Amino acid sequence: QAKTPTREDTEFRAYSHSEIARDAATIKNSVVMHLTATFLRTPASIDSTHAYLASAFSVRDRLLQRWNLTNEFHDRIGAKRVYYMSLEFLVGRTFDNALLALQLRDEYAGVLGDVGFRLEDVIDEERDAALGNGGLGRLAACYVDSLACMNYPGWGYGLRYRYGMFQQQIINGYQVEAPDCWLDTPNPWEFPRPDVTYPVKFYGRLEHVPGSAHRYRWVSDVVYDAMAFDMPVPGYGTTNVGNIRLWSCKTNGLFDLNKFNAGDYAGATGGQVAAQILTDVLYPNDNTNEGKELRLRQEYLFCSATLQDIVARFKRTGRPLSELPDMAAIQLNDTHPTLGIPELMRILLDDEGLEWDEAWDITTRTFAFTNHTVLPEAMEKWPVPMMDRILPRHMGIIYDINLFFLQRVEKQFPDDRGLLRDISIIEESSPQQVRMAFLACVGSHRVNGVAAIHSDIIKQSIFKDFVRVMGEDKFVNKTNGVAPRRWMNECNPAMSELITEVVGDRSWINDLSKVRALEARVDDEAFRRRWWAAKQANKRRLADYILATTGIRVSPDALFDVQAKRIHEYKRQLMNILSVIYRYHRLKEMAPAERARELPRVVVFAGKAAAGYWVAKQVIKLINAVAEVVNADDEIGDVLKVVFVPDYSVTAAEHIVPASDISQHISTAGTEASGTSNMKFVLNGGIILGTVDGANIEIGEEVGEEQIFFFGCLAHEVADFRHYLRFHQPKPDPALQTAFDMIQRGTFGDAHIFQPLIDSILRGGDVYLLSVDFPSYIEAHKAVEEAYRHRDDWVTKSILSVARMAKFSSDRAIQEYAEEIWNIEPVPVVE
Ligand code: OX2
Repeated sequence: QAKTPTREDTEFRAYSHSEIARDAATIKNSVVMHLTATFLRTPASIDSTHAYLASAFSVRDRLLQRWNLTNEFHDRIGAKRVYYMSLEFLVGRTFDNALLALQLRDEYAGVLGDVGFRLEDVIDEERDAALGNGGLGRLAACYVDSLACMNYPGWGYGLRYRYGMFQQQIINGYQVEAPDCWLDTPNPWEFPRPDVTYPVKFYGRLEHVPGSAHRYRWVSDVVYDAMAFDMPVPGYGTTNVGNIRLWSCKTNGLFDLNKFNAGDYAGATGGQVAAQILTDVLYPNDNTNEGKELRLRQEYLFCSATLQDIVARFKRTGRPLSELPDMAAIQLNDTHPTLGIPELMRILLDDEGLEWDEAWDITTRTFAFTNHTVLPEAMEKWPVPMMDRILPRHMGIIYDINLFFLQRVEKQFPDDRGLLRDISIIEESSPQQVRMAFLACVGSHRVNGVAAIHSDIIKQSIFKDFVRVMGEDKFVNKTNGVAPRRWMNECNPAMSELITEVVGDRSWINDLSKVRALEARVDDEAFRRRWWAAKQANKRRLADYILATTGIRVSPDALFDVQAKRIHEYKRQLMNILSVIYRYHRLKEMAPAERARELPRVVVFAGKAAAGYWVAKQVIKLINAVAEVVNADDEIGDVLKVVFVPDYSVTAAEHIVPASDISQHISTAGTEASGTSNMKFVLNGGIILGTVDGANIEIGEEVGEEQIFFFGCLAHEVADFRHYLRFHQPKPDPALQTAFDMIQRGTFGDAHIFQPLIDSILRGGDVYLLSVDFPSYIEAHKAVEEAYRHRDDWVTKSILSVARMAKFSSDRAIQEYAEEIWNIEPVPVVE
């Protein structure tokens, strides 16, 4: 029930109100205040680092004011919240995003200009928050952005890694990893919460509570403290401010003074080191699972702290636990947070004393699960002995969940031993393994894939048996989306201005359906020229960025052909570079006059390989080796340039994405669950060269087949090709053979370095079907070139594409999740 306002409440509101001062004098005051009082500088000793820090802290004050207002409001009205649990949040920078959201960009530009700084330079002082690998982590960041912008009550939960995604250096053509010490400078975008700390247990033994059926006491003296840090998430054009709550393992209190006094200095800090390592590093694996013990402990620390926090906050409402699913929806971003399911069971059974059936009902009504991949190497499985040792209580709960589930299956399908074995959460291997995707599926009321084709595939493959047992309705599709705030308005001001002009105002930024209005201008000559000019300006900006990061000079008049994503065999960067080699060969064979008539092209690669992924790292080496030879070839000049942009990141993407003419999304059909950069490139007026895979398919449906270049075999054909290639060596077509020959002749240096890549196609079964798709890939490149030569048609394609892309806003995706899975409603903050 609502309490009567006290004097403190009134004073709180007087401070925490949605109005924020916009006048230059107040802004300047707040910046100078932070400069002097937070950073001990004077206006005379200001540098651009401190210009950034002081301005960022003053923006943060304004955000926190609204953060308080938002959360106090949601508590007061008793709003149901969604909790998006993700081991990854690839946020990138926040300063510019916050300025735009609060509509304070011009004001800060003015104030900074007065003291001699350009806003763009100050923005460049910020380091990315790179707490994620790739698409999965960036999706989580886009989703919390949409929650905030659309006034949905919801938080993200994650881990505050001390070292985020590694920095990629290219040395002698090879990727070299360096630690990402992003917290070395003060981070204005986090708010430490020492008062929000929970103990998390590991190892130990169990004591059954007498007289109970399922209640245990878990006794262990290995207990770590997880402490919260809150990252405010600015909502564009709304008072609402979202939150990402990140846990960090606390080391205070673990210092052993007795050991220190006895001269055992290493022993004295040993406990601190053991604790801290849990939240030290982000595992740099994308779409792979390494099964490391530290990773399991990291996942549990995350899940335990999060579930304890959610239950504690719920209990403060005074409602009975049976109402938890009415107040909280928890979304599992892939299987990484699946331990949240047995952890909620543990809390409800052991701490709260509920009976199994009630606890299970609450749990399954609270959780929902998103699957992001069908790649077998990404499937999380934990050895039963490891799980039993580290989390004895959870292993017991998982056994019981499995037992009750299998009993139900057996009743439904008597005498089907095969089915019981296939569907069991425990895989009968040696040692036995816990299949996390199955646990997530059994413990959730909804399971979704991330694009239409992918949601179909999971129903026919990994969850086939579950569809039989649990019914088809449990399995739904939620096609991914991306945030128009960052991926249009922030990264592409030139195009955004044009859209604003056509729409009449900036409302499209929070309602992307309005970009449809562009269609009406597609024949307007003056508008088309400005559209082209905006793309050219973005290409010049990227050319500068390429020069600054690689020293390579490229012409903005060339076709910009981009593939920027994690380096992975299934994404087939190898096929791309082989086609570049073939192109180089053709150019070399031409007479100069003929070559001069060729369409100049800049082929841009960017992306990181997991540190332990040898093949992917060899692909990076090959790309750089080819770049070195081609770029130095005077005969070739601007007709072909090859660039590997190092250290791909959210910020690098903000430079690269707006500048593509075509971008490549060329995974073997059926392997890329969705892809999200495909959406970003098209939302910025680029055209896709891609396979019939993931969200490419739906993008094609929306923009129309004239606006996309498809090639390659279809998902349903893949199994047969793979089967054939297991037993037959492929016969490369002449183009592919030419590329192999050039490599083997040593054109790009030591041929033997690259032989394993060739062998993966010729002798390794060509699992990703490069030999199958190569001819149609080369044809598709020709079609692209032909189309780009007709500039008029190309501009039409570009405008129509953007106009028809509204579906791929993360706002649409979040609305579908909210209505169909979470059952939550938007509640704009009212003071
Ligand atoms: C990625 C998928 O590979 C990608 O296709 C998808 O767009 C993205 O998640 C967001 O849904 N790790 N990364 C992914 O899946 C996993 C597992």
